[in-house]
Amino acid sequence: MGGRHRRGEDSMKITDAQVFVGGPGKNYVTLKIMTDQGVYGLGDATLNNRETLPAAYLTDYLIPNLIGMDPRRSEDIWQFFYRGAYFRRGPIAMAAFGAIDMALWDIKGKLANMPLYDLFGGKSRDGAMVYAHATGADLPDLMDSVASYLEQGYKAVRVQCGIPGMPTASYAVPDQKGGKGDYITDFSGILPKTEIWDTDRYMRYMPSALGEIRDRFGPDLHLLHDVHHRLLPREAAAFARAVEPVGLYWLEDPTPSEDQDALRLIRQHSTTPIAIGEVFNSVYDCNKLIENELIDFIRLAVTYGGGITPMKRIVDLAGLHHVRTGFHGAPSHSPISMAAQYHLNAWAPNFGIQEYLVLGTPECDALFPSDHTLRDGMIHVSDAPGLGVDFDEREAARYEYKAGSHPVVRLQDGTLWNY
Ligand code: KDG
Ligand code: MG
Repeated sequence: MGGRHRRGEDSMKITDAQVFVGGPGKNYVTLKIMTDQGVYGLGDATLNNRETLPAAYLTDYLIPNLIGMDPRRSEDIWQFFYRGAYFRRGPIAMAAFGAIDMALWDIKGKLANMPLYDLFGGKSRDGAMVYAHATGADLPDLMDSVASYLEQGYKAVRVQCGIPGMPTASYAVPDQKGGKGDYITDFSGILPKTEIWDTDRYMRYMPSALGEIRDRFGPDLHLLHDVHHRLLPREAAAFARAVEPVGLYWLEDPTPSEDQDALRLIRQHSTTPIAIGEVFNSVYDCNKLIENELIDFIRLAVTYGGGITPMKRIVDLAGLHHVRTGFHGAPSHSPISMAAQYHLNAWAPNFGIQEYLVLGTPECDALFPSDHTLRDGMIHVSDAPGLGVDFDEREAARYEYKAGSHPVVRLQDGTLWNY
């Protein structure tokens, strides 16, 4: 090395790490890693409605191992935890590894005085298109919701509405017209409510409802729809073919996600673009889908996907096969993992779209200050060093964990179905 000083040979150590659970109307799981050089990094381990588990994994097993490690060695640290656990994969472990990995990349960016997108290879675009969630108890209610997002400048919306005759509200729709609020988590406790599902009614109604939305809003609006794993492969193939005239931007999670082969039948019968992966947590959940070009968008989140390190590999694999990104951004991810995704979106040559729920309440902005901005339906990533988001611990002290649950879904005869 010709006697030149190499920064990589300096010593640097992780001195402490803490986990906070809570937030305004959510149980965000926030990790803060401190170093002996005063630089700290932030990570998000939020796993919707199971938040205390990644928090315990971090506190009981991972943090004691982290102390004394060199935070710059994010690759080795990821491998240490992933291989060292012996029992691989799974959303709880991957969310905990993901939070550490994000925090280490945050530190890396701060040390380099560079925003993460520059460390990845620089910006490939000025802004990244997002999609909002439009929802309605019935179709007119949904149309109002779509119209309000268009007025705000969104270019893409996911549309979900109540199905006539369905005994209860279906996925992600309010019970009553104009209903708002958190339609995913019920904060009355950990015992779930039950929703009743009727595939035949859905299959008969939804394609024509999507057609009416297209007719009303015209060809330019990007329309997305989430089946939320509820169809069998043959039904999903028929549905994807039936909605072809609508020209969806994507049809999401048409079948239960663990069956990679199910997607083949859909592909054989339709050209509707398919997005899947929000419940995946490893490249091994989607490598067949990507390599066989059975999907168009990959939806892992940087949290349950195990962090930036493995996600960059998945994005690159996807890029080889014309699969674009559409990272999960449900109302569960904190602004920290969303920031990690904004940086990946800014860089990824095969970026598609980003799911986005308005996090920007005054309470959320106070807890996680940042200058990532949404303008005209596009996210403009912050150019602050690292992730470009901070965490106010005094604000965090205002919140505590609140138990919540997802509904469970049954058919009318009582058979348990897929939420
Ligand atoms: O916790 C469950 C949510 O993450 C999920 O229902 C959200 O399907 C979802 C989406 O597309 O955002
Ligand atoms: Mg979804």
